[in-house]
Amino acid sequence: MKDYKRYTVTSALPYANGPVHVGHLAGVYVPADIYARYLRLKKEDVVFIGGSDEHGVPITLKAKKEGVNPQVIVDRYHSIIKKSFEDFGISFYIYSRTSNKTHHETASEFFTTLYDKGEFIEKTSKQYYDEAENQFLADIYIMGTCPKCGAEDAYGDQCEKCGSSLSAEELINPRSVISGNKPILKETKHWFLHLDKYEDELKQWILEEHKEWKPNVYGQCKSWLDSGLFPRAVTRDLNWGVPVPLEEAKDKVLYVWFDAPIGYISATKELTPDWEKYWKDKDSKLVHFIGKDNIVFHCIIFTSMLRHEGSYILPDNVPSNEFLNLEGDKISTSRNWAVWLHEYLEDFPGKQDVLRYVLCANAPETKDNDFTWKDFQAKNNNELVAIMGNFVNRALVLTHKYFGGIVPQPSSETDYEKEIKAEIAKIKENIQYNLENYKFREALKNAMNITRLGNKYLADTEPWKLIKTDEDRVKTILYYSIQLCALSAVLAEPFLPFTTTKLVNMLNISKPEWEETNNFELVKPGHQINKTSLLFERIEDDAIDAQIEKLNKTKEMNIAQSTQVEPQKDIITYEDFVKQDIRIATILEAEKVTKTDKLIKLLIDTGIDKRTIVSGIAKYYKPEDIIGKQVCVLVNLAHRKLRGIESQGMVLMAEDTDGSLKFISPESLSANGSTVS
Ligand code: B3M
Ligand code: ZN
Repeated sequence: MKDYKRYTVTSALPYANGPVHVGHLAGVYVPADIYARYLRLKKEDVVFIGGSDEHGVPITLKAKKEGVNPQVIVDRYHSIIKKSFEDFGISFYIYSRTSNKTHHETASEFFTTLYDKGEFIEKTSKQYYDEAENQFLADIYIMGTCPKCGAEDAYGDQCEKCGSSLSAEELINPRSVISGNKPILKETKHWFLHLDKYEDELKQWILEEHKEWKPNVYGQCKSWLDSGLFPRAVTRDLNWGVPVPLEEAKDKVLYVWFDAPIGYISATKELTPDWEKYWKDKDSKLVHFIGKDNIVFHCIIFTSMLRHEGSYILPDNVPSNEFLNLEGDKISTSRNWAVWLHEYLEDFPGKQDVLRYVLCANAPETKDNDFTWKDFQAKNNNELVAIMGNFVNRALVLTHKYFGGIVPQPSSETDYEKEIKAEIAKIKENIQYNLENYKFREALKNAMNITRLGNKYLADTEPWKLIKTDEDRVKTILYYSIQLCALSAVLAEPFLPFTTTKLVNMLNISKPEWEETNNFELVKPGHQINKTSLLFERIEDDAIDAQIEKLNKTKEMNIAQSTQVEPQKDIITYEDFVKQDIRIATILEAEKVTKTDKLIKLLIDTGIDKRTIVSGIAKYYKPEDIIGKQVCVLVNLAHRKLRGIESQGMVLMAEDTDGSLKFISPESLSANGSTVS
């Protein structure tokens, strides 16, 4: 394994359009922080870089919805996110933001360097344009039917249902998310990164030289590379983002996924004048912590940008996690189906480490995993309280009780103590190996084995009985137990920073360094320990039930919102009703009305005549699927022109609570013209 002089650790820049939730923490920030703390504890030269990703269409969408400037949105969420990370102990050296000047300059220069090197293809293409809004539509502004799985609400860049990466032109029935209209295709020039040109070098670098990458990362890169790379647009017709530094690119900005990873570099520039050491020196190890939906952007696109800019190092590893679900359901910001970090910190003050512990123990390191409140409670009560808390408390309380809080002088070491020392050396080696190989769940288990070992030691030797007959033996047992507490305070620090600080204070020592744990003795005999208190407290059912109740309320709210039943209209008389002439009719022909994505032109046999009716059902039915269908038609409705077509009646539809439209058909084949009353 190459020896590095320094480490550059980055973690995905969360979009500043919402708070951080447990999925972000488990996927990215807890593992990144554990790794950075471990390196710092080993006195390595490390920088840990974070920040808010403040560009991108979701932010402009939210700003549009609120009728404010995007800066208002990012200012709000940047501070919420930054504070919640600080309160949770995510120990960034800097937490910056991509709307600031340094980043705009850095990203702009980066683009210019690649541009001057001819790394872009300039292409004029037809992009979707919303005439009502007078703006080009970025992918996420376009929704339509996924060509791969038929999902109705696929976005222009990705289908959330089947995960396919899409281009807006592939969408069936595309519609503008802003105006709801069908967008037109309009010419515009963009600059494309020559990804196709980099395919072979990426295959060599990732598939041959980085077989050690996690299987979920390696696999996703392999499938992208096997399916072939294509030039990818790195500019957008948007007015929020880093302006494209070209005269001819007025009103265009850098694609958010082009500028965001450069945010790691800009933040390092802000952190230290020596920033180039961390980004351009071959003796620096660059590690990106990200979630699985960021793998391609980091491993394929950003690494190509770094390589072809020419002066940067490439990442040594990109240990991406998979997704964390919540109570068996996908975490969703839009459905508020999440445990928000800032809310957790309010509901469980002082329990940062409980959540850190649970999210690390359950981390979706190789496959999606699930967070449940019951498991959260169980891990706290049966592991943190019962193992680490229990051992530390007994070791310190007994030292106070029998020796006035003075660490005793050992004198009767047996094979048991020798085994403990050997076991600790193995545990430390395992922690080191697993942390350096991004196996944080395993490393945490190793760290908990220290106090697991301690509990067994006390249970086997029973000093509370021995004290009557063999004080010397008790002195040895408690001396060893205090050492185990101190070792735990160091080796568990990356995982449980708040707890280990508390433990170090109770031991009345300054936090030992990682290397010092090569010696077993960290607390000398004769040392006075401080007053002791519980490291962890049990979490009772009522606290958990309250959280589960909160989620159930969210679920009920989501259902309620999607099942808003229309209130009853005003009372009408029978005479009013009989004025309507409703008949059973059959659809003979159906075709989409051009330039709209809602309307279908129908030729209908009403039993009275054959007539044209225009119906707004295109979102729910394909013309070819409804030929021959019997429906209810209001035949004596005054004719009206829709998109230039005279519509001679109305097909009655049931609008479901989720807004979808459904035909009302007779339960069996009926004669056209049958009256409905
Ligand atoms: N904000 C996407 C995400 O949060 C993006 C990460 C950027 S890291 C440079 O999933
Ligand atoms: Zn799909």
